[in-house]
Amino acid sequence: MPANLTPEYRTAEANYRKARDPQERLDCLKEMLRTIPKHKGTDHLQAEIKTRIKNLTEELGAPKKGGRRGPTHVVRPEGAAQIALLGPPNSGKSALHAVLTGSHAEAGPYPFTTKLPLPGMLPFEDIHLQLVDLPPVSKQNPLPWIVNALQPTDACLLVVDLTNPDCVELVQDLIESLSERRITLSPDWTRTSAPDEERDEELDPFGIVLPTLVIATRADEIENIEQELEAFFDLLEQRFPSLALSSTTGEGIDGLGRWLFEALEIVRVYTKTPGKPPKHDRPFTVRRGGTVREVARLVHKDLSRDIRYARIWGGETFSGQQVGPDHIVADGDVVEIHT
Ligand SMILES: Nc1nc2c(ncn2[C@@H]2O[C@H](COP(=O)(O)OP(=O)(O)OP(=O)(O)O)[C@@H](O)[C@H]2O)c(=O)[nH]1
Ligand SMILES: [Mg+2]
Repeated sequence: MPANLTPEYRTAEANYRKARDPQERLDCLKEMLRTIPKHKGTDHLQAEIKTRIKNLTEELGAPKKGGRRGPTHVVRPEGAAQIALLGPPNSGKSALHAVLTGSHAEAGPYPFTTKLPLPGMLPFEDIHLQLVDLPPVSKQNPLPWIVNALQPTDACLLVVDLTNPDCVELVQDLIESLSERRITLSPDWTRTSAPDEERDEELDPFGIVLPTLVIATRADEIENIEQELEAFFDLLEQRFPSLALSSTTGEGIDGLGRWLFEALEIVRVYTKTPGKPPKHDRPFTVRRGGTVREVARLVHKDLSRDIRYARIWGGETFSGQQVGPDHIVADGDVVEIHT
């Protein structure tokens, strides 16, 4: 990380890292380029920002000549979190996507069936998690757009087929080809609570770290799948949390929604208007540590600025008390926002 980066630049960079919407990210990149101190020590970073601006601009697709848009690879995040399905060819990503989301993801008995990202929604209780089916990534199939596609993603399911004798090599190849593009699959799902400012300096602004759950498919065909998983991790010399399931029989499928909900530490908040009952049908969601102000922003952009206080109901502690915008919400809270 070059020295002498100004606070103004650091703010732009922090905003870029937080931005999930591709257009917003592009605006942040332009702000980074505008504010970066222009000297020899930042040449490399300047060049990198320019390349990212160029790629993302293309990705967001000003219509190409002849009015046709190229395929878009960036899936706008929806629902409580976006989770990418990664894995070697033919490991069962699309079959899993189809059974979890009811999508019509094409699954085939041959590799490279999937060519483009396909979003779908996995329902869990009263929320949805967005799952994005992806083509297989490998050194042979490097997918230049994968960096942009994974930028808004919160986590990944690494789908493996343990019946494939090349399984370990294929996963190693996948992990390496992602890491060449500074995408790291991490076994760690706990999010550090250190404030952004403290971490900024060490963080690669363009690095992506994805908490990863290994999914072993074909539990219908594999006896002792837990043992097979252990052997797999031994050979891989790296461990991840894991779940075994079958997309064909459905065994093990039910646990996945809760696993993700808990690991992602999703917090559901229900809003109400004064004098009316809470809207219990559709919660807003933040991650653990999220505040009343963040909920307000989800309700309406301006509301996060205009909010003065909220009344809150939840658990045994709150029954309509007044709290400030920085109050941290808990799963199941009801809030009434006042401006
Ligand atoms: N028996 C069994 N077969 C499965 C399971 N999951 C996937 N399959 C089969 O495995 C083959 C590959 O599945 P896909 O879902 O197309 O695999 P993919 O990872 O999306 O493949 P690519 O898109 O080519 O990377 C298909 O024939 C599926 O029917 C499972 O849990 N059990
Ligand atoms: Mg597929």
